[in-house]
Amino acid sequence: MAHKKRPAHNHRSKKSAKVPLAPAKAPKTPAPSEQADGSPKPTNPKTAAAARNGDDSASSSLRCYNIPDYRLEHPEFRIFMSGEGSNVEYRVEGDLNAAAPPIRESKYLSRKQCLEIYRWMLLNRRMEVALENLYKQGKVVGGVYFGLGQEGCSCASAYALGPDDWLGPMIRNQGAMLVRGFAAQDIMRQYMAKGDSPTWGRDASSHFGDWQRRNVCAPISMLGELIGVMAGVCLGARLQGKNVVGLTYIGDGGQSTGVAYESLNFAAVQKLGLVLIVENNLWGYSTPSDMQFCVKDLAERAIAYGIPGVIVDGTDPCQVYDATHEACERARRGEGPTLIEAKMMRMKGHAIHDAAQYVPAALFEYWRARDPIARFENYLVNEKRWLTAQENHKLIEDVEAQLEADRDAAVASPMPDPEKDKTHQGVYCDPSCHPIKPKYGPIVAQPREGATASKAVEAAVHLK
Ligand SMILES: Cc1ncc(C[n+]2csc(CCOP(=O)(O)OP(=O)(O)O)c2C)c(N)n1
Ligand SMILES: [Mg+2]
Repeated sequence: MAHKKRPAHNHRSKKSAKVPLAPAKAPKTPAPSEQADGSPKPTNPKTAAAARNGDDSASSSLRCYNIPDYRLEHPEFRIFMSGEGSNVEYRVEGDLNAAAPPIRESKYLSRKQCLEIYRWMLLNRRMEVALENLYKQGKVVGGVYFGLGQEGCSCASAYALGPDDWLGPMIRNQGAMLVRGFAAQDIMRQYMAKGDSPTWGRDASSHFGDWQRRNVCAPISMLGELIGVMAGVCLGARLQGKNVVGLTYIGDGGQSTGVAYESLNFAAVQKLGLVLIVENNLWGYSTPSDMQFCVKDLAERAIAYGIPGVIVDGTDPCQVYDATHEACERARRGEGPTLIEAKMMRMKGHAIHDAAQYVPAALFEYWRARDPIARFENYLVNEKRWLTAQENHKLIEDVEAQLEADRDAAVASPMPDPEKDKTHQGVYCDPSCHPIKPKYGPIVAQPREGATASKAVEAAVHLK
């Protein structure tokens, strides 16, 4: 397969780690590159240049758009397929020797908040190690999906949500589930299909949520579908007079689905508070990003929806938090969705059964040097000095002790008893199941001007 080499693009930043995120004070004064609603503002360089030269004949319709890119490095490599028949392999070409970038200073996070996010990231990683061990012991029923290398993105983004906001996690967002209030033991019980797991043993994977207390929609396996559900959550809240955030995620592979486009477009048109994080981890199962789409950055797709698009380093929790926080603020102001592309790397196979032998070893090495936890730890202990080595040691020990207790409790939980447990109940929802009532208040939406009440017979008439 022929691959076009992407244009050399040497943006490696020489700025210090303290560069603030732009736009600085967004709410009142839009940045020069934005329109009042935050969406990218088209500029016409030809017309502008012509105006400067006193030439008004230029009437080109060429437009340019800005996509803020908050990264402190711009990795330059491509993955391509080489060989033939049974000798096909992926190879990587580019600069893989660059030193890892520093963590970017957050505009919003305090010391306490940074330490909390760091703790969630540690818990996220250690819980997944525990799950891997439980799988190897034959205690996990089914597979396990890992977010190794993506903990900063998962935890820092969910950390930006407020109590009334909603989360729609996907398989690699177990860290977001922890931040949203699920205990590690609940997640472990779920994977072991225990009778007291969040789904009472009916599902042995990540398909669980909590719409009553934690405002979490369960992941949907059909990639892209959750975006529409989360847009619906935002619309439902709006009908009840409240603008909430619906934060959800999609992979570099899943974002290609038709429903992802339809859902985000709907949210854009309706100005719903959707915050979509495209987790570009370079792989969709065994297909590299370079063989999935032709745009340089997936954030560029925001232009086609007429919404703001932002690029962040997904291994930097401060960048992820700041971009998500700004997108959430915009959503709560009723200004519509934001697309955030978080660039990082899936550091394991698709799931536990996949050894990822198709991934070039050099790529793993490159991203291992960009490990989000090791870099954030260094930032907190050595750069900011917000944590002494001793305090850090104690924090890690606490997380391990908590996980051990959680794992023991989950292992000790009984398997479901079909006679006594709820395993077989509530599969189908009927009127006796649970009341469905508005969460935020009575419906306040008014019919649109000029709209007439629909007639019950109308559909039948159309079908004739
Ligand atoms: C519509 C649809 N197509 C295919 C699949 C099968 N499938 C599940 S995960 C996956 C890879 C997804 O890759 P990506 O979106 O990049 O997410 P990642 O696994 O890298 O987090 C595929 C192909 C699916 N679940 N839904
Ligand atoms: Mg992917």
